[in-house]
Amino acid sequence: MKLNIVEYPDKRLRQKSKEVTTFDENLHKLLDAMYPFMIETNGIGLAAIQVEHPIRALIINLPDEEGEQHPEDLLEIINPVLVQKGGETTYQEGCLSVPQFYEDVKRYEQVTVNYQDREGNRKTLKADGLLAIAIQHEIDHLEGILFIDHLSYARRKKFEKEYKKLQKERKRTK
Ligand code: Y12
Ligand code: CO
Repeated sequence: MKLNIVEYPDKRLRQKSKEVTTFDENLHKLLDAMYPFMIETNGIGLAAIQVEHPIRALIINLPDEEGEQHPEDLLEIINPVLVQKGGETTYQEGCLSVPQFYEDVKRYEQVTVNYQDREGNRKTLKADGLLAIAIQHEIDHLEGILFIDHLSYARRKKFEKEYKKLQKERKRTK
């Protein structure tokens, strides 16, 4: 399955993703294609809406201490619901749909998420650190929210200016 990244300011990123109700081969094929796509593009998290499939599915594969990503650590999270959240942390986030831009975002430090796996089995995951941040970033995508939406008014203005410039430059060098 060929996947294409949807990049800001594409309005498709603003759709609310639909609940997954059928845990069939189509879902498995999409998840199977998302993993190599994310690894090849140096990602650690990817929501289906970012690759033109607005369904409530996301994957996360955090690197180990050596910076290596292992397929056995892959998390496939379908229909997630945050059921507990607490604390506060700030991390410099990036997103495959907002290339070449990183900015500090404030998030909950610990979260508990209920979700389903690719077979539809119900699971609960308690997370903190980078995993908690990644879960919140990816769940935001399912609601049509991007990390840049969390910036202050002034920082967002600066981003829009810088991003337009970068886009022009990318078009010119393509
Ligand atoms: C902490 C913060 C954010 C997340 C969400 C997942 N974010 C990513 O996976 C970001 C990936 C990313 C990869 C890039 O590299 C390439 O595109 C080759 C990148 O670089 C450029 O755009 C040039 C930017 C972001 C989880 C946890
Ligand atoms: Co993202």
